[in-house]
Parts: sequence; C-alpha cells; structure tokens
Amino acid sequence: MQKILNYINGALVEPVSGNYLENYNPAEGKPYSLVPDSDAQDVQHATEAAQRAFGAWSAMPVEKRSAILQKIADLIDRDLEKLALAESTDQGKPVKLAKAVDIPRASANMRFFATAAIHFSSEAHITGQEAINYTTRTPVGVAGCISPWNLPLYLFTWKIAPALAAGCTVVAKPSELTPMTAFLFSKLCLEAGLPPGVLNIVHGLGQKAGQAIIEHPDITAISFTGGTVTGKKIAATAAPMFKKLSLELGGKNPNIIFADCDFENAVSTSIHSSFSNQGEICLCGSRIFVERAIYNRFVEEFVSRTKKLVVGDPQDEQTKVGALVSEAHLKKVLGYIDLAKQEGGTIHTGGKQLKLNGRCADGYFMEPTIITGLSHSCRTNQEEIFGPVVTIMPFDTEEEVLEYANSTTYGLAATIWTENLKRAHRVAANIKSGIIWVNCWLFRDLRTPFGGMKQSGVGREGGFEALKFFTEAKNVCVKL
Ligand code: TXE
Repeated sequence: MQKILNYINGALVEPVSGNYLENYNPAEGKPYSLVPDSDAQDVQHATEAAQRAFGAWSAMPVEKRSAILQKIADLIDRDLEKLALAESTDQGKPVKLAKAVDIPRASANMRFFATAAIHFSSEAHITGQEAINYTTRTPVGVAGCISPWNLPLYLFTWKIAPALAAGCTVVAKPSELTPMTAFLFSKLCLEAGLPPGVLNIVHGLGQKAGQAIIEHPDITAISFTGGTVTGKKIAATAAPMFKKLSLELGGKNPNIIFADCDFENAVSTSIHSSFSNQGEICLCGSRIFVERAIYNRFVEEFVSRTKKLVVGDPQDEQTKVGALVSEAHLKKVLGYIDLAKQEGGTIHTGGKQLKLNGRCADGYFMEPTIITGLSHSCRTNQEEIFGPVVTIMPFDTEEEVLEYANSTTYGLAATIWTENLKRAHRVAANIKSGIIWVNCWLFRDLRTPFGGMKQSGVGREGGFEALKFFTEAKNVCVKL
C-alpha cells in the first residue's frame, strides 16, 4: 500500500518510529494507504527545521515570498483533477464537489494571502505636534497549524497560507483521517522551490503528534480548526504557555426562512446548505426555522427534493451525497437519529444507513434525513451532529425565532431568507453568530473576518485579520 510521508526540512521522510496507521477510503470501507503515526520526535525535528528556516524566510522580500506561494497555487490549479480525486477518495465527498469547491478554494487561499501580504500595512499616528507613534508587525516565529478532515486541503491551506505569507515558518498537521492531499501538496511545495524547513507537515494522531505541536515551547502561535471538545483541550494546553491561539470550532447554524422569502431560492439553497459534503461543513444550516404561514409548503417541497438527492459512489458525476468520513463518524450521526426519535422527532425522509453495491458495498453511506416535531431546546437541536441531518421547526414571530436561533452554545454562522430589507438587517443584528448570510449561503469574500462567537471559536481568520494573527505588533513612540 502507498506510504504517505512526512515533509520535514524539505524532504519526504518516514516517521522516526517507523510506525504507520491505516488510511481508509470511506466509500469502500477499506484501507488504501498508510499514514505516519508520528510522535514528539517527528515534531521536534520539524520544529528545529522551522526554526532554522525562519531567519531567511522572514527576511525574504515579501514579493519573493509571494511569488513562491503563487507558484504553489499555479501547481494546485495544474493538478486539479488529481487533487480532487485524492480529496474524494480520502474524505468520501463527491469528486464533482472537490473539483468545484475544495481544490479551487485551496488555490484561492494560497493566492489571496500571497497577494494580501504585499499590501499589508500597519498603523502610524502623529500625536499633536509632539510625537510620532508607529506600529511595526513582525512574524511571530514558528506557527503550529492543525486542520480537520471535512475540507482537508481547503482548510489546510486556509491556515498555512497566511502564516507563510506573514513570514512565519510552519509545523502543520492535517487530520489523520484525510492526509492524502496534504501529502500531494508537500510534493507541490518541493516542485515550487519552497525553501527547506519553511513548511513542515507531520502526519499522525491528534492526541500524539497534534498534542506535541500544541505543547512544543518553540511553537509560538497555534491555528486550529476542529471540534469544540478538542478546542477546549488545546486551549487548556496553550493558554498557560501564552501562545497566540486561533480556534475555529463547531457550529449548529440556524437557517431562518420568513414567509416573504424568494421561495424557490430558499428551498434550492437550503438543500445545499443542509447536505453539501454530506452535511460535514461547520457552516451547514442544520436547524431550519420556517415562518408558520409557509411551514407546510416548505416541508413538503424540501422533503420531496431531498428524496431525489443521489447518494452514491463519490466518483459518479451524478452523486450529490457521498460517504461519511469514517465508520465511527457514521455511527455517531446515526446515534443522533436514534436520539431524535427518543426526543419525539418525526423522520420525514432518511434516517438509516445505506448499503450500496459494487465498489461501495462496504462504504459509510446514509440517507439524507429530515426531522420535525422537536423542541428547539432538545439535545438534537443543541448539539453538533455534523452529518446529512436537519431539523425543521415552525415559528410565528421574530422574537421567537431569535430566541430559538440564539439558544445553543454555538455562534458560527446563520442564514436569513426574507425580501424585507429592514427585517434582514434587524434580524442579522440580533443573531449571535460570527457570519450571517442573507438570501445566500457560503458566498465567500476572503477579505472578510471569518469565525464564530461563543463556543464556535476564538479569534478571527480571513483577510488581514489572519495575517495580523501571525505577527506581533510593536508600537514605537518618537518624541519630536
Ligand atoms: O475533529 P477533531 P474530529 C466537529 C464535528 C466533528 C467533531 C469531532 O462535530 O464530529 O468536531 O471531529 C487534531 N491536540 N468538527 O474528531 O478531533 C486531529 O488530529 C492537537 C467541526 O475529526 O477536532 C485533527 O487534525 N490536535 C470542524 C484536528 O485536530 C488534536 C471540522 C481536528 O480533529 C488533538 C471538524 C489534540 N489533543 C470537526 N485532538 C469545523 N469547525 O469545521 C485532535 N487533534
């Protein structure tokens, strides 16, 4: 079986221990490659390489750093098909989705931060006639970047691109569930001439290689995307070490649909925001609130269209819903459907594991599921399920739906469907979420700050905020 290798000090190397983990293809339910079971020794080698590379990389003219990162983006574009197939094989998402979203966004991340760094500026203040105050921003040093399995290369580049563009060197760990595209990415870095030690990728388990990154004293900033439970663990380790910390965590996002909405757009976009990537996107709108006047009409139309979604082989162009990322995750999601039934929910469609035939006979598939009849405060509506499962609830007033929407410990994203401009702004102002979409979903402008409130995260990524995160500021006051 193919061995994935670590990328340390400009070379593709085996883990020091020589140990590997099986990497599964979730559509087939079988291992198809091996991933390094790295540990603190590998993280130590990676950190030393990053420290050695930091001086030259941070001193390199930003235009030169930018050119190398843009070259990597060009290579991602060149290898779109190969990377999309690898992403789909690793994560279970339809290849069509990886080609349309994940890989182009990975390239866009590299390009955006490579060019943003060229225009990065800091502040200066003339204090009366007495002094000049200016702020310099310098890269923090070695950054630790840990990314999740749902959008593997998309979120991996979302973290490392601003760090590298800001002049940091990086020790990165992709999820052990979806390592392949990061491995292919490391080969593109070699081809692009990224200097040795600037980026180091250590594959392996979160509790072992990941924890070693978090606790390494020479890694001064941590950027993490993953579950809220893991985020708490990471914060507990990093905070006493005074590390800079950016946590992008889970969500339980409300999708609020008023009676005056553009009905066709609301229904068709809600199908995407509910079931794209098998519902394994932290921005998915998993709680749908519909104004009572159109509630029955919406449920009927939404259920009818959901039933038509093709669940199948991710390599089939017709497939809309692929395999869930692992057997454990499939079991977790099915467990929530059992919970929903215990809490009094009605399953309108779906609710079961799907057994396909042929190549995917042993894959981790399930039916897209719609549940009604639950209270907004039950566990099914409070906890992140992270699968193709949505609940639909009616509401009568803005006050009522805002209470429901804001009732969870999460605050990542929300969507609002209304043609009433004043209501759109009023409701957006009162939802406690970091990202609000009005009459659209997942429409991204990379200049905007990205992140959640409450237990959806700490800090903001995206745009110049992300570049700033990887720098430390110094204010100099010169008396005139
Ligand atoms: O993520 P984890 P999991 C949510 C979703 C999912 C749940 C758990 O609800 O069901 O989180 O998913 C690394 N120190 N999201 O278990 O564990 C790990 O190796 C350092 C939402 O897959 O958070 C991986 O690389 N690193 C989220 C990364 O953290 C550690 C996307 C994420 O793994 C570590 C993914 C540790 N102690 C899951 N433990 C989003 N916001 O998009 C694990 N890791």
